Amino acid sequence: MSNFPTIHNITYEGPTSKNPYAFKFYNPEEKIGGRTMEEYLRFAVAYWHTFTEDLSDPFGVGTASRPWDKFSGLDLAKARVEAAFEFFEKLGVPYFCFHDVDIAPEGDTLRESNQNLDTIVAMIKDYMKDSKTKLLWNTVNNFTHPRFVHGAASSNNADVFAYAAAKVKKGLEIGKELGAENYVFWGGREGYETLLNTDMKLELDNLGRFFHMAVDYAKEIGFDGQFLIEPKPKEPTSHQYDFDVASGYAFLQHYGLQEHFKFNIEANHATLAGHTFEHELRYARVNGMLGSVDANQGHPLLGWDTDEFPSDLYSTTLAMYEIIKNGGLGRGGLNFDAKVRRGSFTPEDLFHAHIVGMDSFAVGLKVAQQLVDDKVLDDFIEERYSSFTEGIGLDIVEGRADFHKLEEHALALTDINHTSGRTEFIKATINQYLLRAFAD
Ligand code: XLS
Ligand code: NI
Ligand code: NI
Repeated sequence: MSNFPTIHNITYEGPTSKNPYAFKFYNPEEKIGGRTMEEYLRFAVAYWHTFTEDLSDPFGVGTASRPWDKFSGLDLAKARVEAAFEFFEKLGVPYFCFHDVDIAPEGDTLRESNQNLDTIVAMIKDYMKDSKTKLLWNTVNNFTHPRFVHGAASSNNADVFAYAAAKVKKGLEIGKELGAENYVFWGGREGYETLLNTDMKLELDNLGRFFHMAVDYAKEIGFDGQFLIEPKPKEPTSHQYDFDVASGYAFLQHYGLQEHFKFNIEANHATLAGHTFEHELRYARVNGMLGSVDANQGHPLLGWDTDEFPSDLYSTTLAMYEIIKNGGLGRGGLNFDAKVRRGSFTPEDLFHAHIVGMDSFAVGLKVAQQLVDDKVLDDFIEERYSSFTEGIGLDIVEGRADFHKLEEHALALTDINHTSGRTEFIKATINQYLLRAFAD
């Protein structure tokens, strides 16, 4: 029995198509910069938002109406797997992602939870045999259950540290079993509510210890997925330790973990941290730490993680610019950590949501590739920094300058000549590229 009987396979029909269930810009076969769009974009469906989410918010109960709602317990979990693989196939999406609790219900004990996971993981593995959809990453939810009230790896309670470790251990085993390309750590409760009752030093040290144990265990079982930290500055805690890429990178270096991790960057988390999406991508990229992306967008007027599906072409263009400059995402991908709005409660809305997300990133890819090919930003930047390619500038970057030499240079200066940064002109040029990309 179909879960989405009204929907046929979504295919590319081009920018003028009037079919709501067709891609207008995402053409999986189309080559951009030597790779097909499908290879470049590596889209993933987030299991939690698409199959588990009921669209409740802090002020209201769930509104989602799903064909699998009539089941409960393990039957519900199985019905979701069935629906998920039908959805993946109809959307033609190459990857998916999940937390442990998204796919299987927690039991009364850890042992029982693990048994439930075993049942569903075996079922998923079976479905994956006949599907082209692979696992981009999995993770464990160490934040929802009340046992994590004071944190998980950064909890004040050593029993909870152990429980969290046991869940990650199982998560790594599942990742290996299903061939996950990455494993994600998002520290939802790894932070604090107030400093007044917090031993920050012990919590950070314990987090470092926890990650080292995870690295060791992955090695022990031969799980070779890329480890990813997903920064988020706050929510649900008032301060989260993996605040943004810069602080996460400092943490990894301090604890000697930088070789083992990269970052999974979420657009809405970037803006929560007071950064742009492209800032976080750039910071990770220039440090060789860009691993994967949680593709969503925040609401400009709301200050929390609204997890909207991406539709802002300007943002997807600047994001894809960073990703192209990174040489792609390697083993990472673009995971739609995004949910339909509470008013978009029908199963069909799940398709509309992914279509707008995929089309928006396809536009971003195409426009960004043209910006790269034409060296639009590179030329500006090269010229802007040209003072470092000769004279005193070259001495600075090549390590031939010290304060004596620089003072001597400064004393001899009569004028300092500046050129315009031309921000507005660059923005106008990007608009031209955006509007031209699909004109022919
Ligand atoms: C929550 C996070 C979460 C991670 C996975 O804000 O984005 O969904 O992606 O735990
Ligand atoms: Ni996320
Ligand atoms: Ni998020």
